[in-house]
Amino acid sequence: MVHKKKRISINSPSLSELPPLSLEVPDLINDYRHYFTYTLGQNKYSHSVKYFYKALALTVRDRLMERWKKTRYGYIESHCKQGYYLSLEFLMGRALGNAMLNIGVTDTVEEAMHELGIKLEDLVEAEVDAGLGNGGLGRLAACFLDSCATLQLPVMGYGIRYEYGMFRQCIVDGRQVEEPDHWLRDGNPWEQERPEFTQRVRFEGYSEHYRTEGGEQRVRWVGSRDVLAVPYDIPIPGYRNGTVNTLRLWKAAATDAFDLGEFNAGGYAESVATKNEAENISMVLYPNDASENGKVLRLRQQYFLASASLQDVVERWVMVNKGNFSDFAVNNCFQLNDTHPSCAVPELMRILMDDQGMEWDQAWGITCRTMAYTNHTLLPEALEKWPLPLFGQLLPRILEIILEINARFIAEVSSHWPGDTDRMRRMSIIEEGAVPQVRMAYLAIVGSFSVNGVAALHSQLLAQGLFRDFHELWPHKFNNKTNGVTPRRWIARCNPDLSRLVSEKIGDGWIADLQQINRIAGLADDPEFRQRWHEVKQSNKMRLAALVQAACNVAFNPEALFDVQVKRIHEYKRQLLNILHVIHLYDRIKRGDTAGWTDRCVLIGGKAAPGYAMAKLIIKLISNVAQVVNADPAVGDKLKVAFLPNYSVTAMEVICPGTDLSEQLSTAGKEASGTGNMKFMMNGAVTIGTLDGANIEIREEVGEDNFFMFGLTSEQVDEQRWQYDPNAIISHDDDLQKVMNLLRCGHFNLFEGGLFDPIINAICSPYDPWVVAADFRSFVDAQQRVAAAYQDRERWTRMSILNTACSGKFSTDRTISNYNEEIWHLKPMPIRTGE
Ligand code: 26W
Repeated sequence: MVHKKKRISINSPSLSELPPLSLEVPDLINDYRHYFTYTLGQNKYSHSVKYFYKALALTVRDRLMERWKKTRYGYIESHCKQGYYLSLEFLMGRALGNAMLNIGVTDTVEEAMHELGIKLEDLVEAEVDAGLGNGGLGRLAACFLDSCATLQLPVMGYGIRYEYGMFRQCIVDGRQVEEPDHWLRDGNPWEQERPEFTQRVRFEGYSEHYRTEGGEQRVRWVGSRDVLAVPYDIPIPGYRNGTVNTLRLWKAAATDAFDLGEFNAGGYAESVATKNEAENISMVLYPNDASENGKVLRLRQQYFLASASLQDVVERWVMVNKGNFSDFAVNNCFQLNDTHPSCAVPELMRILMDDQGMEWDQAWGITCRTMAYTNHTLLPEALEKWPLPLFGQLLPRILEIILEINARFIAEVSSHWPGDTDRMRRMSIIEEGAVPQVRMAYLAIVGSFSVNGVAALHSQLLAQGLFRDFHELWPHKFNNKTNGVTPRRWIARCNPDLSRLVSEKIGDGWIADLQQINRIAGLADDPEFRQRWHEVKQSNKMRLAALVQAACNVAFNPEALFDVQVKRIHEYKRQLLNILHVIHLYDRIKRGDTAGWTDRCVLIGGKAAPGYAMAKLIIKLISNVAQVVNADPAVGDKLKVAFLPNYSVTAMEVICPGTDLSEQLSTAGKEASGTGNMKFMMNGAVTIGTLDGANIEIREEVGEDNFFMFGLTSEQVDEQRWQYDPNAIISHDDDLQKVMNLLRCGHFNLFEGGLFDPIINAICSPYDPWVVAADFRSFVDAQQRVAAAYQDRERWTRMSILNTACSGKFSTDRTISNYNEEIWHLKPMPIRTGE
């Protein structure tokens, strides 16, 4: 398993320096045939599209290899500073179309496949998503990698190679049913196993203090149960620039010694069981967003990632720099994607002290000059904490280091605020209580030189609220980095018709410099351009309608307003407010209140955490309302409702180009940023949204006339909390009353009595944290303005064009440039191409 020892060296230039492979049609065809026939063993009787896909994936992958090698050696040989993005999640989606786009072979490959009688699109569609993430945080990591490669920044991603990604969601009788996502079943042509870089990660055992022969005090971690981390590398091509960066994903494997002891003692079955226990670590992605329930396996995953990745970086450093660490901190930077990998702080301390023999102060100087932490949530329940006893059992040496970090930190707090024991208790990394807890966010803040939020409002609220004490102590650490999305996948790849139209008018420079797309703003009043824009949108709506027909068996009419909300199902995101509006529209139709009506197709999609009962009930409510509305002949084309099962990256690639109205309804102050909102905007959808997260910045960019704002501000939400009286709101609002009556009388659950009582009670509770009732009126009024605007096609198309035109800020190229200029300070590394 570990091939570290035996080495031979290759001096043959013909092996180490190969010319780049041809991108011409005949060569693509030749290589494709080779893979199909010789590597995959297929012939003229083959029918499975999987093999056709795989042969093409291997053909395209070959074209990345030379560039990949050049990039890697370029970084090592130039001794440049490198960045590492540590994340438990990378929601990559499909790779083939993206790779072809970025190396610029889509058209030639299409031609080559055409000559073989194959439709390229069919092969692209055969790829399964790499769904190694829950939602926004995981997809952000994927977009970041694309932008780092495009900006030619030496950044490597580190994550876990989960055997099972995000569960597949089926809807049975209107309810969510989870199915395992065995995405690796047919192999993954994009990964390359690198057993020679395997690392060993320790768990359990205890620490032993000892003296070296030279008399120095040292600690070693002994009696541990070890797990191997085997890396699998995935190429990350930049956009037409020769750079190919690396995403390194770790798979857990048992050590030989791990099961041998038991095996020798005669326990064959037990030995295999132990092996499973080791391999369980990378078995499955935890499907919870926003709350964690203290599972040991999750902490194992977190430490496994942090430890394997840091050992990997340090091993490379020691090899290249012969063990000299004086430049380590100026040449390395670790960005922590939320607190999930924050064990990296004590783990780097451990490696530097226990493995490299450094003193505390020197190790700490390095650690807190190389770590940077990004926060992604304001919900207090989403802040990770681990019971101290559990932590100490699993990671005794790491806890020991955390306690020392905390002791020194508390001394600093005490000297800054002498006698303020309240503050010391508040800020301690260890929360007191019946069972003390390790507060991972505080650990990350104390160990990092930079702490950032992901949108302006979010960063401001962090400094004033959740992390207030820390902001007072270290204001210089805090900063904002507004999120973005990559325009390669989220316009160029997913919306080819729009891309062609835009490029025809302003050239294709916008793909690598999205600010340029603002030049189409000047065409917003050009009738010919508007007409063509409208036609593109209509054709994308037909594509989306076909998806809805196939997945939900609901007929969406492309002439209607396509009103879409897709994201994780969570109370704070308020899918509930959306469905209350749908019920209100239904009620109006039934009452005959339809003067000047705008036909509407409402699409809602997203996964609920398997243990989140309320979120699952909201899915059931949406399904039931859809059933009643769609089956009512009196409603007809005026209103259609569908719940789209199994929302994913690939689904979004069809959804956002075909959307007219983007629903961003979170309770103000709760959504850190949102990134779906940006994908919709780029593709010419108009937003209806609260003043929350990045919505605020979207509205600023596009102008208030081109954005439908509604709802309380985050300050108003906080202020009225104490006098919140939803029942009074309901009784003073006829429309809301009618909606609540329909719910209460069981109109949507005729044969499922009482089913939606928890939802009714939540809306009516004065303690409803999401204040759904408070924003109902303002939401319905804003929707009325939307409906009116949509009737004026010229006006709507103009708004749509301006949304795309003003989306330049929301490219991750801008986000990553900000990270680089203000946190990482990496030098772009051009790669020599084409000799
Ligand atoms: C179970 C551990 C856990 C805890 C929190 C897993 C996942 C989370 C997050 C809340 C995940 C997440 O996706 N957060 C989102 O991050 C996006 C990228 O910054 C933001 O745009 C979203 O507003 C935020 O909800």
